[in-house]
Amino acid sequence: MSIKCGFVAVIGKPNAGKSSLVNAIIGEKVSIVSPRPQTTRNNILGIYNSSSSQIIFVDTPGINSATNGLDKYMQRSVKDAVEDVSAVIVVVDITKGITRLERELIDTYHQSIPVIVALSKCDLISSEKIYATLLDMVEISQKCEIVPLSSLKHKNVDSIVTLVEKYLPDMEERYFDEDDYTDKPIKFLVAEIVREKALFLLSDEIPHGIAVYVERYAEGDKIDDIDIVIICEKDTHKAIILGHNGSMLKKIGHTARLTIQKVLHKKVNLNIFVKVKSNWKNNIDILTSLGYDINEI
Ligand SMILES: Nc1nc2c(ncn2[C@@H]2O[C@H](COP(=O)(O)OP(=O)(O)OP(=O)(O)O)[C@@H](O)[C@H]2O)c(=O)[nH]1
Ligand SMILES: [Mg+2]
Repeated sequence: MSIKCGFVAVIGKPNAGKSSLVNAIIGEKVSIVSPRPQTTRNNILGIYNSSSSQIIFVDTPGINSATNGLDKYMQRSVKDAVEDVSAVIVVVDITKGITRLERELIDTYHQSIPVIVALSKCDLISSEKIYATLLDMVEISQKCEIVPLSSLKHKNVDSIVTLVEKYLPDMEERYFDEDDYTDKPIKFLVAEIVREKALFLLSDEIPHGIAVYVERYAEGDKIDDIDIVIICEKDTHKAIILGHNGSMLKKIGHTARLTIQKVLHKKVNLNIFVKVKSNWKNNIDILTSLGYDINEI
């Protein structure tokens, strides 16, 4: 029996709600989410499985101008994501209205691939405003489907699956195991969850200057013991991440542990270390060791 199977890229401006949408569709925490732009740094697959289909959603970093090595890597990731996909979902934050950049994106991709426009965060505005935005998009509605939705309230999220399925080719078998919901290893998810908590708890420019990786992961019968490193750019940043008597780091560790335990369905012990590596965003060795695989930036 053949099965509908294929890749779909989820693209859009930073903070548009791309990762939230992928998580809502998959029903698992595939990708971290935060109120800060540029939360997602690399392409992350969210794998949707049903008896008749497998849709591989590629969550991508927000589209932005690149200023350093990491930014360039992020923008390359978006370009890679839209190659060889069956459809593209452009996520537009309805509270911001549709911008020129988003209209251009839709126009560009529509020439070669089916485009679905997901209007995110509809729970935050009135139905009159949603209607006004739709009126403003009449021209777009003639070339692609538009889905107003809320990932937070899980409204209309399943329509995306139904729409996407019709663009997928028939395949003999699935690309991934039926039980898989992401391509990323546990170590990546664990490090990302620590970064998510840091994004929430730290203010100003610090969150964008940090990277997180797992240095040691010891699996136990009842509890996993994990060493995690947070890299930051300056000594002053390290002091803020540690907080008074280590209070901030404790808070990051505590909230991260609770989420990680929920995701893994297992107890974990986190040991978090903070290291300063100035200019790491332009250091190819560090970027590569962090998993931001870069051949040329
Ligand atoms: N109220 C509401 N908030 C949402 C919804 N979807 C996303 N958000 C919020 O919008 C913010 C950004 O969401 P993300 O999913 O991280 O956005 P993103 O497009 O992946 O952002 P980047 O990875 O930075 O490009 C977070 O604070 C989310 O909680 C929604 O449907 N309703
Ligand atoms: Mg994201």
